[in-house]
Amino acid sequence: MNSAPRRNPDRIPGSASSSSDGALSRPAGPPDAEPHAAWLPEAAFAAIGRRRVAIRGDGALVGTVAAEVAAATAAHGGSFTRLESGSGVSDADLVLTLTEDDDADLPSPPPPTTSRAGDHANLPRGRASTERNDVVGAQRGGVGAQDDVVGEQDGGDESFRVSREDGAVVVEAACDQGLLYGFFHVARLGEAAFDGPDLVERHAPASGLRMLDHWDNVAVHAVMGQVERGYAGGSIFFADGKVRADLSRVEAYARLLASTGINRVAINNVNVHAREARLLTDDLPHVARIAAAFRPWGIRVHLSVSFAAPMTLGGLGTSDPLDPAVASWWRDAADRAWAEIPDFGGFVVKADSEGQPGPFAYGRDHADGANMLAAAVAPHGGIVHWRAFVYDHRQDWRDRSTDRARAAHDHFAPLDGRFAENVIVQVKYGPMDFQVREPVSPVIAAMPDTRVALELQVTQEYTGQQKHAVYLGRQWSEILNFDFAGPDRDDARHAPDSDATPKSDAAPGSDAAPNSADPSHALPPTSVAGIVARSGGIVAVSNAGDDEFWTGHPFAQANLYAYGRLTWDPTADPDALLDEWVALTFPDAAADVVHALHTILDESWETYERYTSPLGVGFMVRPGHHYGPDVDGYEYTPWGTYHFADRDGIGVDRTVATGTGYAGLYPEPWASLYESPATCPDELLLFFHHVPYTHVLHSGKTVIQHIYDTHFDGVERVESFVAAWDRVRGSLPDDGAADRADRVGLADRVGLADRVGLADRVAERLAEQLRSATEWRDQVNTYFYRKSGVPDERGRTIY
Ligand code: GCV
Repeated sequence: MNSAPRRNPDRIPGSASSSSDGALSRPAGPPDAEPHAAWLPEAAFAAIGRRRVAIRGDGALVGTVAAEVAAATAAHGGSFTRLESGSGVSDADLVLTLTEDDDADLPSPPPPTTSRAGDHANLPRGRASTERNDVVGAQRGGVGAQDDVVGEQDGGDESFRVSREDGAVVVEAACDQGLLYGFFHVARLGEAAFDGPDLVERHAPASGLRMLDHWDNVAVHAVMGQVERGYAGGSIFFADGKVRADLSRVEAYARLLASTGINRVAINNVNVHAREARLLTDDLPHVARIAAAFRPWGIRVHLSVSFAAPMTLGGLGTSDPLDPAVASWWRDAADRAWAEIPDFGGFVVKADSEGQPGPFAYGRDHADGANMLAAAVAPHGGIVHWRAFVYDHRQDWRDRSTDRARAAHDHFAPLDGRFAENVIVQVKYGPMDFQVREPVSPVIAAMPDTRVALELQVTQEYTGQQKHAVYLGRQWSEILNFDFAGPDRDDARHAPDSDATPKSDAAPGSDAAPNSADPSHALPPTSVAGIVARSGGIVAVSNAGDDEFWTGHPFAQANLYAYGRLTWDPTADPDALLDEWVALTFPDAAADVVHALHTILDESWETYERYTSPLGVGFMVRPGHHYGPDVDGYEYTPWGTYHFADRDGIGVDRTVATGTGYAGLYPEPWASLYESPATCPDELLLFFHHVPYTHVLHSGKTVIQHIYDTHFDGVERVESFVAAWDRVRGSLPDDGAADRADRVGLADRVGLADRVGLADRVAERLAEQLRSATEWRDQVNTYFYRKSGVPDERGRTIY
């Protein structure tokens, strides 16, 4: 069904690297085998490929678009013309053009307005995004800072405009990066791009910073493996203790990411071990090769660095951020990085967190540390992503006064206004650690004078480790659209005349007005997306590896896809994004297959929550690897992740009145809503309150009955997933596994039996999901039955 990506024709088979995912059949296959096409099979380009396409303009990324169009038209029978600058464009079904001064034959571009994210009305026309003109630090973001433009760091306008007249489509962009995004926009729409009434739309990303962080190690770590919290085989960047010689897999990855809108990637783990620290020094020429693989796709590379590098790499006696020799070492390091990689992005730093070195050792704070690095990268237009994931991981579990949920706020909120302009404080979405359900971190709203990025986790550390089918688009959409101004503000978001809705860019009477589609217009400045889009952008931990299907579970591709699309437009409907992914990835699928995909994925996040940890309780997982149930696994540990269940009740009292005071860190009305069990949303009740098992929820059920019901129901839902897949798996068209092995001459070497097709891979994972969900159900129900002594009112089996 999926043909292979056309950019990797002749690759050299290499040796297998180790995998951190041991339980199921090795996900990766031979690492250099041609991977699954994911959401960009050749068929996804059929609508473009069978038409007459013209491209006009110069710039590296126009070359990328031209290569895509050439391949599509060659495969599907259309024609492709590369036009000289200034030439007419009338005879094509699809014109992809950089804006030129004499474009009389094209609809005029949108009028200049106040700048917004991704909007660069004053840029010269027809500009290539390779002409970097960084203005990092020119503006500061924050709540309500609507004129701030993170995207200006790229020096390029990423927006594009689509017009359709009598079925002929023109995509026009001021910069080549915008043209690339416009091309993928048309590919995504397929025939629909050419059908329907005439229109003019303008598209721009909500944020200029749309990033993925990899937690890849160069050397295989004794405990964490090649990819920390990676469930998709080895690293696509590193193997055998060095940067891979063959980076064609990185090119294919870059293409996938660019098609969703991602524009930055950090390539190594934020836990920077000794070998990985040297990426910043000895390995720079190889990092430059990785950057070169990403560059044609408009993606800039960043490195995670160790705060102790001046000592470990530089031989200094200190890493004190206020020591001039330390600052000088970092300046030199930055100079070398940018000399090697002119469009290098900057540093990602995990400092004073889970054992990583940081400024605390010298009595300095996070602003001291971050600002020193910021000064080193500023001359190059670089950014420092400084993570706010800071807490005491050596807590005494007997100490009820310390609350890990407070930690990031306690450390960072007092520093608001002290960070340099090119520091982005990167905040995990919740106050704990990527649980299936947490409240949104109050830190995001607490630093109006700091650039703040949201950090999500695409890799499924706590959400089934890519053995469980869990589509996270709905979770991320909920987080992004959480409004610190209160729950009622959500409805106001789309009201045309609401205060929360910035005015349209399109001037009255302009041709852009009727169909304008610029997502930055719809973001209330008090929503998570509104804050970070205008400030520090959106970052997530990637779920991709050298697995044949990229993501271990083939359906986890949907998460990578939806994440990218949501960074571009946080208001996008996550269910519609799932539809997009299904349509692109399974273009020939029969209706019953599509139905099965939706049966499994539509409410898979909620299903996972049901059979694992309802009502906001987290961390009932096996310590260390975090897979499978262990209700008390973290209860008596130093990690600060407790549920405090006893014979009478469960939950953490985080109220101001009687608890840790965490609820009071939110602006009103949330502080009051969370403070009282009467108004706290059911799904977060046990995060904020310790209540008796007999406490009655808004749903009318007691807490204990809710625990029983959700766990039984969760497993039944997984049973229905298995049944749905069993019904259709035989009718799935060939997914090309055998072909892919054949094409690279691997069929004989590895044996086709090692190449599991997509239908089988999914079936295998669903079987494990059912086994695991059953274990969750029985352990959690039994634990709470034994603690509480309250029987299930429906008399089902509990042990
Ligand atoms: C990279 C959690 C994970 C760690 C991860 C850490 C972080 O604690 O379990 O593996 O370390 O988050 O985000 O830094």
